Amino acid sequence: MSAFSAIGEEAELDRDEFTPGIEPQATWCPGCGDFGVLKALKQAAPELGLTPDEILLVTGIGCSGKLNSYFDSYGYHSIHGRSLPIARAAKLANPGLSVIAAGGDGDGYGIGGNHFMHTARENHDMTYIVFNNEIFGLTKGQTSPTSPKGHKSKTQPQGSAKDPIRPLSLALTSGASYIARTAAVNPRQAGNILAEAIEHDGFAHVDFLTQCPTWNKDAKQYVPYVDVQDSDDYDFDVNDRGEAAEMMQETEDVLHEGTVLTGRFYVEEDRPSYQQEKIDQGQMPEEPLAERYFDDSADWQRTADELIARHR
Ligand SMILES: Cc1ncc(C[n+]2csc(CCOP(=O)(O)OP(=O)(O)O)c2C)c(N)n1
Ligand code: SF4
Ligand SMILES: [Mg+2]
Repeated sequence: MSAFSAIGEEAELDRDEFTPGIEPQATWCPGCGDFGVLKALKQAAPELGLTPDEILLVTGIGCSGKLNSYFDSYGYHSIHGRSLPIARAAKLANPGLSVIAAGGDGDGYGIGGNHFMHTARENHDMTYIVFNNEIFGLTKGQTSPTSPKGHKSKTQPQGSAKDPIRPLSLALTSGASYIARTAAVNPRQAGNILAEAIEHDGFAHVDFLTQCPTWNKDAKQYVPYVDVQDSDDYDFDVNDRGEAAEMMQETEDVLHEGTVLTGRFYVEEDRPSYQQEKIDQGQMPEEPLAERYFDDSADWQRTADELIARHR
């Protein structure tokens, strides 16, 4: 179903075209891993048969936040660390949309960490792509929550004294129902993982390793990665929480020692999303709120002017 059809308009759009009509010149640096995310998303969306009007892409602030300038869909370039609450509200109002939130490691694991934890816990039905370049890129290379211990930057010239956050383990303990890691150096795997994440019913977290050749020249994202599903060295059940936790622990231990493990780490199929729980409890109508908003006969229908007046 087209998202437009929920409010009474049909749009005829080219299924394979996710490049904006007037393509802006990408301002990412040459060799930036962010291009890999864009490429993977442009592979995943048409593969799923989605059209631009069926997707909402909400971004945070950072180099990563520029993603929706280069991907044609509904877009909301929001505030640093605040993409998730906006994405949640949009999904609750219009469940017909495929909602994707995206932002950097500073955005999602630092300032927005609390939103990350609780959106995962509540299992909101969306995909969350975290561009993990292990630094603050846009603001010129400061230490981020994923920078390895000892990493030298302008803010930590003697080297960071902090252990990095463990994004996969954090997502698991918080309650995400799909957790994967991929890398910009492997756009094919990344495209497949994004397609799965978008299809997943519930909160899908993708930690996307994106190299920043400008400010993080020693990042390990350049080294050859291993796909844990393809390798004979790793044997674990992605549907088993305990086995997934152990696999994540190992993955996060070896990341800065030169072994980059990628793939699917946890998949929980049968857990209802937050919205489904609310519908089942009779606390939320099945009819999309967005549709009711544009329905002249709905009791509570308000005009945009009334809404703005209420918030003045
Ligand atoms: C509330 C707020 N605090 C701080 C900033 C400044 N700021 C902009 S981007 C950024 C960090 C970006 O790092 P990251 O989220 O990792 O994204 P990247 O640029 O690496 O993709 C910061 C601190 C801001 N824009 N808003
Ligand atoms: S500063 Fe780094 S993250 Fe930002 S566009 Fe350049 S290479 Fe990419
Ligand atoms: Mg970053």
